[in-house]
Amino acid sequence: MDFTNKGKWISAVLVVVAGLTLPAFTTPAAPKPERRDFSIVARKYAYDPPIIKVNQGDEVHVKFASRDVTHGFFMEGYDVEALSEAGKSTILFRHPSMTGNFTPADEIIFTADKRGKFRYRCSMTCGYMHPFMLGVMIVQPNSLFGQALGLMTGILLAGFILVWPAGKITPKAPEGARS
Ligand SMILES: [Cu+2]
Repeated sequence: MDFTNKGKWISAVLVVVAGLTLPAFTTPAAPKPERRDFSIVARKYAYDPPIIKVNQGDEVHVKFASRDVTHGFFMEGYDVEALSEAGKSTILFRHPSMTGNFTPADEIIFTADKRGKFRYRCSMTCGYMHPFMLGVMIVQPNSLFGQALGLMTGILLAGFILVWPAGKITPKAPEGARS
């Protein structure tokens, strides 16, 4: 009937809208930065962990330490470089394009404002496998994923509501017709 169809459409639209707006309450809004702490240990010829994941806009803090010889940490695309001498808790840090001078620091700090995959690699020749000393930072879009997920759930639920055979749930026959 016309009325039930209208009701179905309204509830379908409401479900889609709910799906779209729900992530706004469950996940942080895109511009809201979050502090992310990592501890990366360097050794011949690898980083532990080899992969770090952050959201776009996050403020990334990396405690960087070497386990054997002096290793470097250069983050592609972020103008960030650090050196760590084994056994030392402080690192040497610089923005290669800006000053060129290393200054002592406790940790590597930068804002992950660019989306994508960025390699971090050793910038201090540390042995024959040095060119292969690599890690990857993945910067994910902040809120788009949550919104896409919400939209998908909303559309799926709306589809169920629309397809659901309402006529079979509410008996159309008059009361007396049932025996
Ligand atoms: Cu190296």
